[in-house]
Formats: sequence, structure tokens, C-alpha cells
Amino acid sequence: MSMPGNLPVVRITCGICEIVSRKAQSTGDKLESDTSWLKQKHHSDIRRKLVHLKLNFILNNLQSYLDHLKMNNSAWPCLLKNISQDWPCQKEWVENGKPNFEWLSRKYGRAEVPVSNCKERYFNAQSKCTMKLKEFLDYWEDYIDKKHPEESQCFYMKDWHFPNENPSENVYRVPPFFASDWINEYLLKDPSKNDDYRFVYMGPKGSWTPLHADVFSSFSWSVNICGIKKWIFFPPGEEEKLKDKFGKLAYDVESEDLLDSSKFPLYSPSVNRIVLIQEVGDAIFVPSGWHHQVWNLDDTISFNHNWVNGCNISKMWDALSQCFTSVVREISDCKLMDGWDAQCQLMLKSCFGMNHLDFYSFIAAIAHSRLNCLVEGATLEVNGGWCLGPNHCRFDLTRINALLSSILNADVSCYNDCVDEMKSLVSKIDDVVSS
Ligand SMILES: O=C(O)CCC(=O)C(=O)O
Ligand SMILES: [Fe+2]
Repeated sequence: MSMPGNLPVVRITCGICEIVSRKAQSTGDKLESDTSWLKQKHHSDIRRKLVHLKLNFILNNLQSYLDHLKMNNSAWPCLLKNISQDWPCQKEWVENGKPNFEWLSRKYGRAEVPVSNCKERYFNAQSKCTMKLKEFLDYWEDYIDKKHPEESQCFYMKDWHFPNENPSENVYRVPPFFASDWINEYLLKDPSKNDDYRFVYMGPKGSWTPLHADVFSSFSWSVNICGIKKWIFFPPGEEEKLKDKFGKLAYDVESEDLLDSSKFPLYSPSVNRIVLIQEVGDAIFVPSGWHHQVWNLDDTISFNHNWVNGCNISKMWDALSQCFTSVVREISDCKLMDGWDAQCQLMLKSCFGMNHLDFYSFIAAIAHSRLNCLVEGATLEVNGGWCLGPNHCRFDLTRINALLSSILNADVSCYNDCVDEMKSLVSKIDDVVSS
């Protein structure tokens, strides 16, 4: 794995390093090749973590990505180069490095799209509305013509389910690294669900996404076909230091408020973080549970998916269990009322997006498709037209069995009605995997 010499894009930094990095930039140094800052005493923690990483966060091929995952147990963000050059949207949606407003308006202008107002906070997110895509694109073009004035509105078109709404258009292809994606595979197999976690984001320079961790504790990936994004990642656990005295997560990690210890008592500039700059054609891999904040440093269009597979399914289960615990705590005073269990499941679905039975149906469906492949000797075609072979099916089944066995051992009462079905699935998997 070598680091391309002409790409001064990766900074691995703590809050204090941000200061170092700004200094280094102003003197024209390439910080990524200058690791002297790591020798400073206050970086011992980062240094320890980086010893085996050799500062390699830019990866050039599938093998380096697999090495990265193996080395870091999927736990570190990374950036993959040259992903979108063959995508039709790279040519059709972008002209001279800017969105092709005319093309996008003509083809998709009538679509109703979700838009966030980046200057209007709504609790810990941004206020949202819907617009016709044409209306958004007209606003954006005008904003560029006026040179992105500070005082103007800053709208960001986010979470447009483009592939779901345009199923016959193959404007991009899921990169092979991200092909094993149980959630979208499951949802797309059943058109009645009419849901997916595949999105297009379009935002002017200055638009941004507040600090958050992703739905279901999933992975996400994002590819820019136009523009530049700046990502700040916080390793799991560090977000505790980004909470205010009421335990509420910061909205903007770059806000001066964080430096006020009467508001954010646990914050210090040395909170560990990784900063990555994503340029055109770059894919960013966001690991499960890493909080992140994102800025569009230029007019940017990206494709994003959330995904779960055998590597992070146990994290999704942990997140569901944690959400269930909070629901139970919240309505514990009504425990003796009729229908309390059902009410907990209803609330779990509304705050997590799935209840216990939904989760089981999801992993059971994934297990059955893999069992079918192994028993029938077939290959499994997944999102992007990639095929998963028998070893991959075995890997997925092994992970599902580990999870189901731990759920059965923990005696989770919401599964009382399907314990027999779960046990029989576990033993079928054991039989097929060991044969
Ligand atoms: O690009 C953005 O503004 C946010 C993307 C994001 O949070 C993600 O892909 O997980
Ligand atoms: Fe995210």
C-alpha cells in the first residue's frame, strides 16, 4: 500500500493538530508526509493507534481496502480513489466541474426532493422542507452566479431516494467494496416495502451536515461526482466529550461554544478526530458508530448508501437493544398496563426504524437467500450486479448464527413466539455451513 505523493488530502489529527495543520498549510508544507507532529507528547494516544496504520487512509484498490479492514477490524474511516470515472452520471450530471444544471433540470426537474436549510437549526438538526428539484437547481445556479453570498439562504438537497424513484436508470454502480449490503438487498427484494437507504446529495459551497452517527449504527459510503467535502470523524466513545452539560450532542463541532467549559464540560481540543478531504471520484467509507460532521467546500454532488453486512450486524443489534432499553425506561411507569409490550415495540419501531420482529425477519431473509445459494449451488447477485460466491455466503451465515445464538442465550422475551423457528434456523445453518 503506498500513498500517492501528489495528493495532500489526508490529515489525521486531534484538536491540537488542527492548529498544527493550519500552520503547516500556511507555510506550504505537505502535512501528510510530515509526521513530526505525532512526536509531540500529547499525541501519544493517536500515535499508538497509528503505529500499524502507517498513516495510510488513501487506498487504491480492492486489496488495499481488504487489508485496511483486516488491519483495523473495519473500525477506521478511509478514502478510496478513482471510483466514479466510468459512471454515466460523471459525464452527464457534471459539466466543467460544476453541476450540469440544464441536464439535471430537464431530466429530473419535476421530482419532489427533500431540502435542508443549513442556516436554520431545528433541535439538533436542520429545518427541512420539500421542493421541486428544478426549484432547488434554480436557487443553486443563482447562488453560484451571486458568488455564494454569506447573507443568503443556504439550502442542501439531501436524502433524495434517486435510485428508488428512477429504477431503470443506471447512472452509477455500487463499488465492489460495498457490494455486500444486506439492508438494501432485503428492501429491494420486496417492492411492497418501497424503501431503501440509497441517496443523492446536492449542495452548494458552504452547505453542511451537523454532527451525527448513522441510522442503525450502519456503515455508509459516499462518492463525489462533483465538488469537495470535508469530513471530521470521531472514534466511537469520543462523542461523550462532545456533549453539553445536559448530555445533548453538539450541533456543530466547530462552534466556539464547545470551548466554553460551562457549556461543554468534557470537551477539550485534544478530542481524537480524523479529518479527510474528499474530492471528485473519491469514496469515503464511514465505519459503524463513528460520529461525523460534513461540509461541502465547493458545489458538490454525491451518492451515498447506508449498509449493514456480516461485519457490523452485531453493532446494529447492539444499537437496537440500546434503543429498546431507553424505550422501556421511558415508559416503565406504565408497565402494568395492558398492551405495554406492544407499545414498547411500537416506540422502538418509531425511534429505531425497526422493531424486534422486523429485525429477525430481516436477518432470517438474508440467511435464507444464502442457504438457498449454498444448497442449490447458485451464486447470489446483489446490488450493483456483483455476485457473492459460496465462501461469502458461508461467512454471512456464520455471522448470522453467532448473533442468533447470542440472542437465544440471552433469552430475549420479545422473541418468545419465534424461539422454535430461530432454533431451527440455527441448526439448518450449522448443517449447511459444516457440510
Ligand atoms: O455528505 C453529507 O453531507 C453527509 C453524508 C453522511 O453523513 C453520510 O454519508 O453518512
Ligand atoms: Fe452520516
